[in-house]
Amino acid sequence: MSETAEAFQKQPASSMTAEQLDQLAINTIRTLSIDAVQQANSGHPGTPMALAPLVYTIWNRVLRFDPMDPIWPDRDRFLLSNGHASMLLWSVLHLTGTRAVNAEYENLGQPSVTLDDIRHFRQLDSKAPGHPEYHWTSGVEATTGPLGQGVATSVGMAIAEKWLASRYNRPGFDIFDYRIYVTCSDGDMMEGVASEAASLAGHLRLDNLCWIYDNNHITIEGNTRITFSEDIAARFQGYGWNVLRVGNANDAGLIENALDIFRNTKGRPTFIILDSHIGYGAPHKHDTAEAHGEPLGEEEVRLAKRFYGWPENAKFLVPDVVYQRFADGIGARGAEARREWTQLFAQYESKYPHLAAEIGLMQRRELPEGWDRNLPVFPASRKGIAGRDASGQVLNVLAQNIPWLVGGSADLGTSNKTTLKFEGAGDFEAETPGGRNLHFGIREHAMMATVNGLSLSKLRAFGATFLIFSDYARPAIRLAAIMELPAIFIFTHDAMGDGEDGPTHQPVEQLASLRAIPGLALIRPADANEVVEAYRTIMQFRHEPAAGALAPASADLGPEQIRTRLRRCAWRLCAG
Ligand SMILES: Cc1ncc(C[n+]2csc(CCOP(=O)(O)OP(=O)(O)O)c2C)c(N)n1
Ligand SMILES: [Mg+2]
Repeated sequence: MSETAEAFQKQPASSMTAEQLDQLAINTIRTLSIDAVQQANSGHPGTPMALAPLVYTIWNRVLRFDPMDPIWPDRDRFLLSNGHASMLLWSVLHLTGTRAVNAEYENLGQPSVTLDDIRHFRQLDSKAPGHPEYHWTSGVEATTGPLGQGVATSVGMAIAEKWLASRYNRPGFDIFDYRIYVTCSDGDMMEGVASEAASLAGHLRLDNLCWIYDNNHITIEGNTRITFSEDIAARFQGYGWNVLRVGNANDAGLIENALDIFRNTKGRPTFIILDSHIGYGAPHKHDTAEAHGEPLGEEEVRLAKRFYGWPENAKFLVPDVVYQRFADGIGARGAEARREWTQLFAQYESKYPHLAAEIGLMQRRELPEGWDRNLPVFPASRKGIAGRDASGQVLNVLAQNIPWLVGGSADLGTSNKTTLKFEGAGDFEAETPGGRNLHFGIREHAMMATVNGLSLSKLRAFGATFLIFSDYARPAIRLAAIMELPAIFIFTHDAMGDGEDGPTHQPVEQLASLRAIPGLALIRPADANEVVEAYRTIMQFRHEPAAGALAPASADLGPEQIRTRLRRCAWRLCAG
């Protein structure tokens, strides 16, 4: 290391103001991101350069998160829906010293992301992959990268927090009281799933949810004037969100004010429009599409570092005072918050042992004692009963045995037979956040992403629709498989003979396409008792999603109806 770099690394905090220390930390995130992308010779430098002040402010000033225990149940969640900017996350996970946890939820006592991982950004086995991957790197709350998925998943997380607070909090015991912060980009805002999810979040008045939109006017093909000209503030106001604007992404004070307003806003989610400059600091690349997904190039890297007042030739340099700044900020605040919570939970445990035990089981993805008692046994019958009828009966039993089993349908509850009807089941609405029936509306894609968000929050969650409409939800199902979440996807009307509705409603290729998703257990029970056993099996999954394809009873239709429907379907298949 050169003398300047070494002196820079060892500069004492005593010579600097608080603002200078903040700026140094922000520039550390920027330069780590730039160096990692340059070394990998691929990746996305521009957005981390622009959003470093935002991510620094959220993490070091606001987030209730203890790096020493990244799975503490009452932590705030941070999601990077613009997952291509993953270097933002790897930087803060490294700088905060966030610990690694294994699949059994044991703290391994070692760092989640090392500087060496960052040096091997985007390489096989590095804990700093191209996009954030839940289950691969501790501290990642959800896998993101397919634009729109992160924001949609966050709605499930916000619903989960409301539900958990409603079921478990008691006077003087706010056991669940956390917020969900999500960064997102133009691409997120253009994807349809974001609109479905935002509409649902506004309807449910999820005031624990904050999306921060990186309004940089740049996507891969250039300036968004060629693709995206809607009034996004009006759009989110229309959804019922609280819309704020921060006109300068470099002004950490303004960002902090906006986040304060979010935390004090009741009855609606918050959308912060943050005006930023992609590639900020790179003289030839800032505000250009090239800054999005290409390394800056050695010369531009040097110029950017000069602009930040950074040693031009130093690589992967972290000043000691920056680690200290994070330790004094999120480190101290997070440790204190978790310590208080742990004390509170100990008192809660002695006062409400049953509820505390439930929380413990849920956190480890275990099931309560007697979870499969009273499951129905169906008598042998030639006629049989429809898979969805059996499924409805089973779900209603399971949900009474497992208090944290929740779910619903995309407006087809009565057809999917997924409605929970037992006494006290109730509907999840803004005024009744303890309800077990979720009404997703006709939003299949956001529904399954929401189910993922609920599963990430340790609830057992299901979503349901017709098998034919699994196509509308497939990207979220695929992500559940990648994340290894025990989400449950219920698809009824698995019948070629469903010809009455015409070819648009006949599930011809959907089964094959779901079977092709690696890691998704697809079960197609042949009769009612197989439905029971299917549920008995999948409920025990801890790290694997399941989809059920449920057929009508064979005798639902007369032979004449079956003949005409199948003929029509066969014609469709042959004619392509
Ligand atoms: C569903 C989906 N489609 C396409 C892509 C490929 N992709 C990655 S980033 C991006 C757009 C980049 O623009 P923006 O979202 O505004 O991000 P920024 O460059 O401003 O950070 C695209 C099309 C993707 N990741 N996900
Ligand atoms: Mg953009």
